[in-house]
Amino acid sequence: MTQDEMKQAVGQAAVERLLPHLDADSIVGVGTGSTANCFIDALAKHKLAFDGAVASSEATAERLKSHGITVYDLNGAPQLDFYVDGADESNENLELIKGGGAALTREKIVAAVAKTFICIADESKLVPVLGEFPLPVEVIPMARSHVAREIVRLGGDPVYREGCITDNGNVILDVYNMSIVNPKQLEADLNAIVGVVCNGLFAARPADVLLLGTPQGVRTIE
Ligand code: ABF
Repeated sequence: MTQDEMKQAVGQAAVERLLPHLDADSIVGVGTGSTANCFIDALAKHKLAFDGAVASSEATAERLKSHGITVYDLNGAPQLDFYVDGADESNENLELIKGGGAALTREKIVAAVAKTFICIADESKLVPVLGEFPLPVEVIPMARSHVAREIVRLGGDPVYREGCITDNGNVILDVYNMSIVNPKQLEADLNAIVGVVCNGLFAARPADVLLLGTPQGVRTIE
């Protein structure tokens, strides 16, 4: 199985997991990235089984609309039973690094609202310790240098992501060389830096289920 086939398999598995719970009033939270796109394409085949979706990025909103799926503002969605999204890394506790696609803030907001967060990923994303993938931090532009200095004090090497403006009009610092043995603590420490909007650690609110694509099939961790 290629990596793309594993992404398609977990996208399809997520749809199958959702379907028995969907009805005409259901609104589904939908993430961003190539694995989430596989989910969107599989979900679109069942678009009459639910009401619509909340998107974690402008790109995802466009893809949903292109399939004829209604996209709601999160503030107008009374209840969100499921959020389905990819990740850049997951550990066995389903604590995640996300934000490689720069959509981390909206992803974290939708994940916070959803009752169940289903993460979908190919097996390359499962790691023993988070941090090999550089940790994205969304920052208010005028605070960029201040936040970078504070991150150095925490032991990381921040690198400004050139040419990247988030959907919220902010910039991204990618933090290298951190072996993240206590994700919850680091998530809180980064959030405490003035000028940080959000960081890509999903540890205070980890995923509830990880559907992992492997050459042998989809493995479920929950
Ligand atoms: C989003 O997309 C992210 O938070 C993560 O950065 C990325 C994963 O992308 P892909 O599925 O393309 O590997 O879910």
